[in-house]
Amino acid sequence: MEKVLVIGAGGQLGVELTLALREKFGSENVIASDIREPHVLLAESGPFIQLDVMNSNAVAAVVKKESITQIYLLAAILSATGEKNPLWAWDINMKSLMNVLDICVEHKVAKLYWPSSIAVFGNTTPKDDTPQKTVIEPTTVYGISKYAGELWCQYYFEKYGLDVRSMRYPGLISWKSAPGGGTTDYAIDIYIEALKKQSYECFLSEHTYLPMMYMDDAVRATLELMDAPKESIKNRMSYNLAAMSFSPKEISEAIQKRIPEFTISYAPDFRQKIADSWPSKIDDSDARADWGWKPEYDLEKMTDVMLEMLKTVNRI
Ligand code: AKB
Repeated sequence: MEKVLVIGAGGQLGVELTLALREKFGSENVIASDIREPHVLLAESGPFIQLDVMNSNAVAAVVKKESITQIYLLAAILSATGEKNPLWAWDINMKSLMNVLDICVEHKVAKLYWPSSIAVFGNTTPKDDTPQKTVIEPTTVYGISKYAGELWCQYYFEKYGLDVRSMRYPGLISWKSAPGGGTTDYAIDIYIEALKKQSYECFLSEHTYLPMMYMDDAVRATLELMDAPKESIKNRMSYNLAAMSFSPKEISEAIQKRIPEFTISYAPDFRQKIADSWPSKIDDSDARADWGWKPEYDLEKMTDVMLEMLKTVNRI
C-alpha cells in the first residue's frame, strides 16, 4: 500500500494534485502538508499537517511515523517572486530539495516527485520547439535553482538509486487554486478579470508566446509519469512537457469569442524580460516516447472550461 506525503500542498498545483492522489490512493493515505493553514479543499478531504520543509527533522519525523512511500515536493518560490529576493528564493528552493533528497535516502522512501520548469531555459536556448537536450543558461534565480535541482535529482538517482522523477512544467492554468508569483500567471488573471470587469491590463506584451498547460493535463501527466515502469524513465533530470503555446493577444481573442465586450491593454513590467528569456514552444517528444504523454486541452477547450468553472463554481 502506498502512503503519500505532499509538501507544499496548498499551492496552485498542490491542491489539485493532492485531490487527484487522494482519489487514486484513498484519502487517508495521502497526507497534505504546507507551512500555511490548510486550503479549504484539502482540509475537507483528508489528513493535513502544518509542516515547514526547511525543518528537516520535522519532515523526517512525519516520514518515519507515517511510513511514507512516496513524496511530492511542490514547495517553491516561483520566477517573479524569486527575482524580488533572490538569495531567499535560492535558499528555499535548494534547501527544501536537499532536505527531502536526504530524507528519501535515509528513510528508504520508494519514489520522489519534484517539479522543474521551462524557467531552466534562457536567452541562448532555441526558442521554438526547444529540444530536451539543449543549451541551458537560466536567467532567473528560480530557473537556476530548478536546473541545479535537476542535476541533484540525477545525482541521487545515480549515486543512491533513488527513484526520483521530474517534469519541466510550462505555465499552469487553473480555476480551483490561485497561482503564486509566476510570470505565466497573467493567463489566469485574464479570465478572472474578463468575468469581473470585461477588461484586463496585461503585464506582458501582446505577442509574447509562452508554453502553457491546463491544470487537468498537468495533474494527469504527473500521475502518469509516477506510474510509469522504472525502466521506461530514461531521463533522470527532468522531462520537457508541452500542451499549447499562445500569446496574450491570442488568449484575449479566445475570450472575446465568448465575451465580445472584453478588451485588453498592455503595460509590460519586469516580468517581460523573464518571459522573453523563455521558450515560445517546447518539444516534448521524449516524454511522449518514454511514457506515452499526450495533452488533451488546447486554448479553445481550456477557455470554455475556465470561464464556465470560474462563473459557476467560483461565482465570479
Ligand atoms: C512561473 O511563471 O514562474 C511558473 C513556471 C513557468 O514555472 N509558472
